[in-house]
Amino acid sequence: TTAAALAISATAAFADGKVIGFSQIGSESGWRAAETTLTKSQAEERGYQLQFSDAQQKQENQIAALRSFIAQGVDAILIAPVVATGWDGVLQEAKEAEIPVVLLDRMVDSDNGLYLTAVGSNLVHEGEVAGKWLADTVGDKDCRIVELQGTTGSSPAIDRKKGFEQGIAGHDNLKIVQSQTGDFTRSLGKEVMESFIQAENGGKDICALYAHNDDMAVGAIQAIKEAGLKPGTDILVVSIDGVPDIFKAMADGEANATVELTPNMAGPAFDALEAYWKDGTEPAKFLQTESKLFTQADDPAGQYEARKGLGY
Ligand code: GZL
Ligand code: ZN
Repeated sequence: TTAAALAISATAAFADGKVIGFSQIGSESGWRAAETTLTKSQAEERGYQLQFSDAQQKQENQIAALRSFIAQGVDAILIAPVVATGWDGVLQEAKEAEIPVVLLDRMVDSDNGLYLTAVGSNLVHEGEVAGKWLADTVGDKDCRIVELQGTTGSSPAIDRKKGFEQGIAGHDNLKIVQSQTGDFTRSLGKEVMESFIQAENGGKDICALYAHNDDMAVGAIQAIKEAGLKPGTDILVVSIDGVPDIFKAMADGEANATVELTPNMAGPAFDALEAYWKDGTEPAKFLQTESKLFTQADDPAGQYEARKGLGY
């Protein structure tokens, strides 16, 4: 009894019982699921108590979650903000409550004094890498491109579009002829690709698909096959995230390139919080994670094996 009580209090003492609120967008993609898995396992390892909230893609649910974390007096808040605008009020409330906020994988338009730091990739650069890969791959051939955008108003959708256009700039033979949101999901990615195929002569006029994430690309690959076309050859497929299933598609010759986004955003976030709690160290406002291009030449089958089971 006493020993057990001592053990429990020792554990609590070790983690000094930090409570962290995590407002997650939802589970719209395999990547998002992996981020959630990794955040929970790292919180466990570091002895935090994680209050997890799934917003089902709704900003109002995230704002409500943050207000409840503030009322609980948590020691820190993690949030992956579904869209870039509308956060000033609730971030101001967290600041007044002296609760540090860390952004994960998406950015906000608010003044960066309203959060401790933001952990994420260079979203513009990812789009640029995808565009440059396509430009290099098609050479001087005319190439009509269709684009599946991420969630409307989210920083990845805005920045990945901008970056891709920078990547193909100066190559007038490459043209984006259709562009619409697939909301980062497989199902909507498939549905919107079906409409692109219809609008583009049964898909025969489409040279390439650029999808802002792999999940929409995987859905679109299904639509391309159902239209009797070969994804990866009739229609080139380039996307972003590096989830296992895009490597599986690549190994089957049905996808061509992906720009990897690490799902481990929590590691740098927790490190920054620990330094801040220890002695008030203020981190840089943006902690950038690495983006790496993978193509069919990069052992996709091996990449698939290495990633499956990591919570995607
Ligand atoms: C990008 C992240 C995006 C992923 C998608 O940093 O916010 O959200 O690329 C996810 O898979 O839906
Ligand atoms: Zn760049």
